[in-house]
Formats: sequence, C-alpha cells, structure tokens
Amino acid sequence: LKDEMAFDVGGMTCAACATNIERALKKLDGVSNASVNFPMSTARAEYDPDKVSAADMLKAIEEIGYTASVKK
Ligand code: 9UX
Repeated sequence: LKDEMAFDVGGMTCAACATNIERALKKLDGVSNASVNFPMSTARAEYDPDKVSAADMLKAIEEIGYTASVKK
C-alpha cells in the first residue's frame, strides 16, 4: 500500500537543506521516496500509511530544525 503526501516546509535557506530533509524523511521506516522542492518550499513523500503517519514525518522534519505542515 502506497500513499502520497505533500508538505509546506519553512526554514530552508540553501539548496542543501532540501537534501537534508529528503534524507530525514527517507530514513523513516515506511517512507519509500521523498523529494523536496527548495524554491517552492515544499516536500512530498511516498509512504505506507500502515507504517508511518503524517505526524511522524512532520516530527522528522522539525527535529532537524525546519518547520513543516501538511499541504492542504
Ligand atoms: Mo545550507 Mo541548510 O549551508 O540546513 S544546508 S542552510
């Protein structure tokens, strides 16, 4: 089972920040892919909702110093 979710991300100040966030998301069990758009300040993740939640992904982004919210 695979689902997709998009986030608004705050606090990215250089393009390498996007790579940091992609790495943090992909490290979570249940996240199969993640990509961050630095100029748009957005992120998207492919994940298994049985293994990982939106809250888990937001926490992973916030733990490394950025802000995040689920994109409406
Ligand atoms: Mo760039 Mo982002 O030097 O955490 S990687 S500001």
